[in-house]
Amino acid sequence: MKINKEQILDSNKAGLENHAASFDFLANKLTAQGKDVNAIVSKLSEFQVAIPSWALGAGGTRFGRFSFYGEPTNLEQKIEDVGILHSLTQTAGAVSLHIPWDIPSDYAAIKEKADALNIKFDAVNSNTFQDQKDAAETYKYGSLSNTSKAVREQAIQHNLDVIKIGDKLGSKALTVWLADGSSFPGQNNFQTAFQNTQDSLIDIYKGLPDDWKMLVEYKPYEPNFYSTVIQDWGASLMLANGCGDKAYTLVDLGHHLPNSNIEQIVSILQLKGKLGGFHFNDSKYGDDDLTVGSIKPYALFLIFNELVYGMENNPQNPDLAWMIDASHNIKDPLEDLIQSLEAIQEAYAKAMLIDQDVLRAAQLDNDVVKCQEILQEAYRTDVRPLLEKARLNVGGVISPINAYRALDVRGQLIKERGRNTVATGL
Ligand SMILES: [Mn+2]
Repeated sequence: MKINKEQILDSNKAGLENHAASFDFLANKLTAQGKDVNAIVSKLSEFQVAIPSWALGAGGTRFGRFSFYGEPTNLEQKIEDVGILHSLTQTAGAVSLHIPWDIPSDYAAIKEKADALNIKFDAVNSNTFQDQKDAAETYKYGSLSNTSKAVREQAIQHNLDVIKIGDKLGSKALTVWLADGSSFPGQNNFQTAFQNTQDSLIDIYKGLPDDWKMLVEYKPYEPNFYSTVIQDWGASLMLANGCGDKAYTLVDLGHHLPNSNIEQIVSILQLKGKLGGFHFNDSKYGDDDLTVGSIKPYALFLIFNELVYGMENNPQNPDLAWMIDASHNIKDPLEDLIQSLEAIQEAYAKAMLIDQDVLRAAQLDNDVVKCQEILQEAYRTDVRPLLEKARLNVGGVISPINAYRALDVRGQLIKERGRNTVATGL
């Protein structure tokens, strides 16, 4: 299924008048406060977030998986789904593939399909947390950290193969997330596991093309419950530094222990020029992978405040690879992604409302109350008319979720693909 321009124009008709009224009201107010509304709107239009291929089907838990109807069953259909998201929101212009779940059979055809939908290939993700069919070695006791050289070599080779696949599609980054760790005290020697991981990453790094980045993701626990080899940003940063200039830390919102100050982590990593990528999701207890902004929207806003500051003040930090890393059991996956994209744009827009000079002056005055007022004034502003304008300006819809339902996208997908389809790779 492909959404055409006529459908977009049609779905916008009814809401245009309301949109214009609410946009004008907000734009006048913000302009009177000295804000450059057009600049904010065009930054919102430019902001693109990658959709991971695994978020297009309903996720599962360790207790089971309830698939959603009309799920994409192959890579072509996954790219079609991202195309649907992008044509409605105009903010999902990239896809992030997971290898071996998404190995193209025909590279030229896949590239052509993505080009036609204006979709780029973002970071490719390797997988050494599952055994693959007919693999010689098992990752049951770890991959890049394993005490067995043969296992480490197999995992290194897999990552090198993933780089080759990504290179053919135009990707420019490899994301490494390891499930490596231990579930019981004494099971692993921490130092051996860390050193093996560093050495393995250096071998992968040597195979990285000059214009590529390596993104090292961390996570405190799960699937291992006693220790994880790359458990926090400090471990990730040490490993990235041990590899070289093209290696960076990747922050996933859900990969922190409760109440971690994630905004401070992203801020300091940007100062050091070492924040390479960011995975959005939300959580209540652990790595819950819930819809972005559904639980802690204020925390997301505070993180964006630091990201915006970094993007403006830290030229030493490269452009970030943005991706949604959410996946769960009960929503229509495309509706979930639309909600996530909206929450990301909302937090970004609110963060851009903060006058950094005024905040800086209040900080220098130690006017703690004013500092809080500045942040919360921005947070309390309903910025949704700015998001609507940003979408309209580049051919998207006023309300992606309403348009998605009015066009009965899921119904069409079920008609095309059948009811009981199951997304590959989950
Ligand atoms: Mn992630």
